[in-house]
Amino acid sequence: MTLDQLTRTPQGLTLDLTDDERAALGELARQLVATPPALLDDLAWLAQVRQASCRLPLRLMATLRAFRNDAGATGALILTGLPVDEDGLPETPSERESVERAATVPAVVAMLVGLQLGEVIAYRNEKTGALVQNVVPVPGLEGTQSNAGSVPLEFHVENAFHPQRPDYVGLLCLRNDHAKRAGTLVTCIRQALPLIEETDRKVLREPRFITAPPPSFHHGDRTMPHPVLTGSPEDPNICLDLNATAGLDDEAREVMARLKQILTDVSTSLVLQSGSMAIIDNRLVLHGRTEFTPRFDGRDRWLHRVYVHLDNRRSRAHRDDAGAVLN
Ligand SMILES: O=C(O)CCC(=O)C(=O)O
Ligand SMILES: [Fe+2]
Repeated sequence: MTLDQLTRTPQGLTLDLTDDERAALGELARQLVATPPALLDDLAWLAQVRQASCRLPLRLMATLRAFRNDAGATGALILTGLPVDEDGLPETPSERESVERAATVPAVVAMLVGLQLGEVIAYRNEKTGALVQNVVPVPGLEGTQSNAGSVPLEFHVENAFHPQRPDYVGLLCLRNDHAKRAGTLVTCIRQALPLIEETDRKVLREPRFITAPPPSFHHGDRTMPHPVLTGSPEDPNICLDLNATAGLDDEAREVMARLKQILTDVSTSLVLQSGSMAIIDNRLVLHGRTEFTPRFDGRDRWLHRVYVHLDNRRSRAHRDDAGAVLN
């Protein structure tokens, strides 16, 4: 199976699991849920999940492999038909800093996918370092620029301020909002680049921007001055958080405003429903979220989030005891 044989939609590469594939993946996840200690952050248990990820349905493994090789024009992969039993789910959590600790089928599915793509990691100063985090609306935080809010969330690269930001962000939908309309917004530098003037590209390649940690981080230093675009001039990486990055001079701020408009113009909304997972290349794509109306009735929107790194050695200095949690 080559990348060309994968299904491309305007939202990105997609793979819709067949009933047989869903059943096989569900069985694999249930076996791990039944394997003690069945704790998502236990490194010995995680090693078994990593091994089991080599038994994912073949088409899924081939899709992840192809996506890792090249994330395509939109930098996003959407998996649908994953084994999530929406009716059997508990109530959507509504507390701050909500995370998953005990293995459940959806949490294990997110882990299996992440561990086949690369290494699943987390950050000590964010959501208590849990490897599987809940993205849920929280009462009192509706208006915040965080994933606990429900107002439009500005485009950002995940943890843009961190020297070892994730290479990929995985978002598995357990439940969408009541109206089934809330969407993860994505915008890819590969689509924006042709619309950026050469003079603006030059400014974006210069260290004329600084980025602060997002509100989800309890500690963290803002960056040294950094460029927004790095790497290949014709296919660069992007590092930008529209809520946390500031231009250091008037020209840099003007260029950023023009870039924001272009990124908005080429953005698309991924409306994830239960059993769908978006995998976003965090080097190429900024993501955000549309607004929605939470009801706090136990049936609100609920995603599991996992972060993936490609190179464990690269982050070793940030990981105490060679664990999965970065400082
Ligand atoms: O709610 C979403 O769809 C995305 C929120 C977000 O930016 C995140 O969880 O990193
Ligand atoms: Fe995010």
